[in-house]
Amino acid sequence: MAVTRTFSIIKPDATRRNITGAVTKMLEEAGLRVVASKRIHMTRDQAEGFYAVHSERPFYNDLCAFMTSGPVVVQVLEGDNAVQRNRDVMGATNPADAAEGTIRKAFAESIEANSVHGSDSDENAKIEIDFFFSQSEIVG
Ligand code: IDP
Ligand code: MG
Repeated sequence: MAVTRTFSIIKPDATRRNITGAVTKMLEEAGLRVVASKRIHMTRDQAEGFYAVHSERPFYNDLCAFMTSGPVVVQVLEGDNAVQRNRDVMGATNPADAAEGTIRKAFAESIEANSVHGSDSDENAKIEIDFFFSQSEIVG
């Protein structure tokens, strides 16, 4: 299987509880390698741009407010079939539906404050990586 990259965010509910290491450990144990990482406080413009695909959804405003409510850790992850591998370890969007052994089952507080973001396709992974990282910040 091909080694690919995906984009991850450890969300404000996780930075607030000081569990960025615990989340990253689960990513690493799932076979993903952190090849770029930085802690940032997203601006409203960044959050709105990043989640523009959801702009018509009823939760969009609340989501942008949540994502700017505290620091996040943005990461580039590398591994075999990275997008799907990351989605598998993240678990379902709603923690009530998330399988045992997933990050959201272990840590998510709610369907909104669900601890992690992960790209949903190779195409979006590239767009999302480029949104937050320059090539020189990614060291594989
Ligand atoms: P995903 O993060 O599992 O890919 P998406 O449908 O892409 O889920 O939604 C993006 C983010 O928007 C979710 O991770 C969650 O934080 C938030 N979200 C999704 N659905 C709802 C909802 O019904 N209510 C509140 N927030 C939601
Ligand atoms: Mg999504």
